Amino acid sequence: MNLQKICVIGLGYIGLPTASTLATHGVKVLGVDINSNIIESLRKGEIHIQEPGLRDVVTQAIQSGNFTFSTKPEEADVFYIAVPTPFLEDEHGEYDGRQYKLADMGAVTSAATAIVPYLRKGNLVVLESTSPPRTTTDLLVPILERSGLKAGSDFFLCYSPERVLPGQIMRELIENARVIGGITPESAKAGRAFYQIFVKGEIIETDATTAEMVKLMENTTRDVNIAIANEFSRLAERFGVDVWEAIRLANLHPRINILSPGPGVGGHCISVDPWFFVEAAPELAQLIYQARQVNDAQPKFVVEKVRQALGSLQGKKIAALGLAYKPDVDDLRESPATEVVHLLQEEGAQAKVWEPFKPDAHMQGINMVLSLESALAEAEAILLLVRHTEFVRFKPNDIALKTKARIAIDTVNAWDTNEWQEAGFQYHRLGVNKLPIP
Ligand code: SAJ
Repeated sequence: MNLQKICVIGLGYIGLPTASTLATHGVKVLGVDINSNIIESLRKGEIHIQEPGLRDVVTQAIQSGNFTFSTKPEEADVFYIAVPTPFLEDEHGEYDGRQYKLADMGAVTSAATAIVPYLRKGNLVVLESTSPPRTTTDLLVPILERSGLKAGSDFFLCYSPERVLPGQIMRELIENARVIGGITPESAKAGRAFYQIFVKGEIIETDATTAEMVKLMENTTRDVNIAIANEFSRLAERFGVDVWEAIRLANLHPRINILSPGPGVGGHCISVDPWFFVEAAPELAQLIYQARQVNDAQPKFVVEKVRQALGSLQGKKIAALGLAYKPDVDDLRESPATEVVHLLQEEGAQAKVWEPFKPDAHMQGINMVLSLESALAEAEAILLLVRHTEFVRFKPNDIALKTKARIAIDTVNAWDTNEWQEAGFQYHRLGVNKLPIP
């Protein structure tokens, strides 16, 4: 099979790293994106995505002469699609009185449609966008067969999920194991030949729908596991138990691994992908739906915790620490911390937010300050929302000098109760509510 020229459609946080990595492995790559600003800036060697190591690989790829850009596909040996699959904004599904989110497959549909005029016998088409089960067979095949060619016999078609961790993409792209799902065994083999250009990890062939389901199962399992941890935090408070201690003890069991409760589940994978199962089979995905409800409601639980600690929220000044969707990243999208701050403000509190990884971000309706000191200065309470390493290292005695607040609320189990109490703080932790013994 010919693998000389690859057309990568969608130059986002998966497409651009993959395209540039391919181009540094000796094949010609045409990077395609409908956003002409992205194409123009890439032609000047500028990148629009923050990812460690990406800039160097893109520069190297461009200098090799193997990496070019366009807003439209061209004839190629392989068409590789990595476009977003967000939710529809104004539409939702409903089953048995429950509303669920619907995937917007518009970008996948457009990308596949754009390929049709250039598709030739012997080509390979690969989809990497996270998609509802059966997207490859039920959505892509009919579109691509408008070319007059038959999927599986005239051209090969695969689905392969990406599993890279933001911050580690350039390394994981090469080292991680890959699952390649073909619509026929020959398609899976063609997919293997393609990924072998740059992947060093194990490559496992399967069918397309299994590969789609594998990705959704991975992220859904994580969501459900975090939901049970969050539910345990609520139950522990009801029964006067420290959930963190209880989890530590339960995890001594060799076959138990409970994850950590927190202010909710954010990011653009774990809180999104389970909905693809709910959409595809709402009558079957009951537990998955409930887990989404539990995790989406966790910011509200945190706000109630803050209300209890402060007596009321009206007019209260709160220093909120952290806004990223998880520790030690600068990504604020889909962050539960943002939701907590919005809810606090709706209840009349005034939050000043310090996010050391993105101090000058502009988030609508959120008052971000440029230093820890200015968040703390007038505060009546300190609310920790993200377990950034630098927050974990706080010395409560130092913090006490910067603020008149004497209430600290920790939603991520970062701090030591005794240290904060000795420094004069009333200390509250999510999932802990020591009740008196009657
Ligand atoms: N979280 C908890 N408790 C936990 C673990 C996480 O509340 O015990 C929260 C985090 O704070 C965050 C959310 O869950 O808000 C998601 O965090 P995450 O680290 O589970 O996932 P992502 O979205 O950063 O990246 C994941 C990666 N998967 C895992 O770490 C298992 C990555 O490998 C996937 O490729 C990526 O999703 C993806 O693109 O699907």
